[in-house]
Amino acid sequence: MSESTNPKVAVPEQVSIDTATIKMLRYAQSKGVETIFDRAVKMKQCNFGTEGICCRICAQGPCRLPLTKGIKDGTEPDNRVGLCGATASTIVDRNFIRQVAAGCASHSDHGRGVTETFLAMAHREAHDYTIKDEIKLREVAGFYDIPVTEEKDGVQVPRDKWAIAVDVGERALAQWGQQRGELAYLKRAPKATQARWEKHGVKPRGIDREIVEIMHRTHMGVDQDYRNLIHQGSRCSLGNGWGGSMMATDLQDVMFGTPYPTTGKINLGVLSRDKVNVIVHGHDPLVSEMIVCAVHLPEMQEYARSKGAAGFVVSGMCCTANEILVRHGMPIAGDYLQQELAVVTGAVEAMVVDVQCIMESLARVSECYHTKFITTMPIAKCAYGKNTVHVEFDEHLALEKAKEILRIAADNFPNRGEVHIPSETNRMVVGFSTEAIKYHLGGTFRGSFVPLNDNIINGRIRGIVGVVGCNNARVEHDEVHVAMIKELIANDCIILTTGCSAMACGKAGLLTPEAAAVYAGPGLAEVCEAVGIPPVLHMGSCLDNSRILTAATEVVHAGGLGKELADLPAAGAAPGWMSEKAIGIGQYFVTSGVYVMIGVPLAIAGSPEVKRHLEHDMEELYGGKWDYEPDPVLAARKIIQHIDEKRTALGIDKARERVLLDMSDRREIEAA
Ligand code: MSK
Repeated sequence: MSESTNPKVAVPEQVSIDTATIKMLRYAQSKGVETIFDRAVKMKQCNFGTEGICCRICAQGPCRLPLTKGIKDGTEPDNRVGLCGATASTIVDRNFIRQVAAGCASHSDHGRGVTETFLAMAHREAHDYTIKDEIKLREVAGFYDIPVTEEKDGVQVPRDKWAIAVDVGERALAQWGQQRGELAYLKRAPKATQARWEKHGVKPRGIDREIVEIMHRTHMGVDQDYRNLIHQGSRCSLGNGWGGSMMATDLQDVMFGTPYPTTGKINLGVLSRDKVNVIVHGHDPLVSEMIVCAVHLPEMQEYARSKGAAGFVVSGMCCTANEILVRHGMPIAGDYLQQELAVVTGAVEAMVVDVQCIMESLARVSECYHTKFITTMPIAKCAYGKNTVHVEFDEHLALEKAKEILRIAADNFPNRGEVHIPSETNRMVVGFSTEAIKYHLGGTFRGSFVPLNDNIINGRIRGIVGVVGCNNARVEHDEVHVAMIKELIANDCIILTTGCSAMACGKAGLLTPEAAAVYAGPGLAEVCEAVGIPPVLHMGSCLDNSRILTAATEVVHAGGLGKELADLPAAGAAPGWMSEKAIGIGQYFVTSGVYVMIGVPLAIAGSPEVKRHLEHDMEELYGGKWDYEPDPVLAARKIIQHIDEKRTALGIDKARERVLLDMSDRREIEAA
């Protein structure tokens, strides 16, 4: 039966294209277990909220300022004000940049935690962590002007890596509380992009400072100029994109290894019938890395066997999944919208969560089964449920804590009841960090983005699109990502992907080199075949969108495609975003000069002024802007149109088949 007769539950085939999700949703409904898909049918969205025109900033409200048709089409004046006189633009904008602040705080606070553990590791106080990528450590030191060599007996010799790590950790940690000047990593951006930031005064002084300033400016009766408010939203977002997030990605790479191409599997079928299933869920790899270490210890495997299981399967969910996938090839059980369904399989002994994107309903669903819902972070506990356990993470005892968690899971194995695991899994090639792309294209000893630029200039590759972000129960699960990406790659756009978007691609078979022959246009397919890469490159978690910034910067530096990020035939897209982090990310991409297409609207429609500023005026200021189109194929076409306009501006709109460019050719194009 494909149509539900119950108006209070979702019709599985209408809310997802993923067959494992459809099967499990139907199964959950048959067992009377409610999931987010059903709640999305039952609960309608609030119009005031979706338009951003509800002000709850003081106790005289909430003030709600409905947008009339006349105001919208300009035939009547916009006299809407709240009790204090706040205009719709002020209200909408305050709400918007508070979302930017929350998103930036989330990723950047994750970064702070990583930096604190990094520093403890550097001081040799967190013995279970180590320096896995010394080359990257030395590179990162350079961004902070920390010396990597020292003089001994009149000659320069490499400095001790632990001493460098202490300096890097101290300098990095200071970026959060810095009050003056500008963040150290801003100088990693192309010079022309930095010049724009300088001109408009949006260089962040310190990561925390910009977030706190948003909270101050949006308090009742402070900043009352929508342009000035958005300006601070931009400044704050850069502190995350080119600060907290980028630093977190770097230090995670130093501690856990920089990702290089590896294979992995995805979807609920990775869960095992005869092994203890442990799902690590959230975003922060500090805990999950240790669980991955612990599970390979013979003593832990033996412990599982002592409980009647054939061993352990550690799989991931949401971006913690991406973290352990791109570094260790560990399987992914599912994305954000599949978290409840994983528990409904009845096969999950422990759902181990860290921070972000953990639905509160997970503890409730766990209670319907034997699943232990294990929280690990002091900032992310759960008050609900008899199956909820808190095992607090301590970086000084990290491996011991991981073993404790695995033992809890194994002890729970004998409590399993009925198990219902769908068979779906997909194979994928993942782990395309900026370094990996560079080496893949140019070779280990002469890593370079020049071959990519050459193929963009000669037209085989039309442009680069970062398709990222969440899935959202208000749009069809996976479909919005997959439909957009198929349209883009069919038109020779190479895709960089992260987060739950990457998972949608994995499930749809787009993350294999063979996908190029099936889905890509002839130019892109030829390049993918020659280099041996998929048309869609999985770069990591949503935190790792910073990798897209560094990859795009490498493209600018490789030459021939302009001087700043805004010149590139490139775009960003988040067709199914839902979290405030996505707004923070979008804002840092726009402020960095990138055209950003979203498939779920920002809550700004209530103010035509704010909407115009974000969707038009931003382009004049920074070269990038927001755009919204709910139809993923139409959205892809708008992206392609934008890319073609950039190609025209660069003078590379005419295909230059088989032309190999030398440096002087490239300079000529730049000068054009
Ligand atoms: S997990 S923030 S739903 S990408 Fe990063 Fe997925 Fe979005 Fe969470």
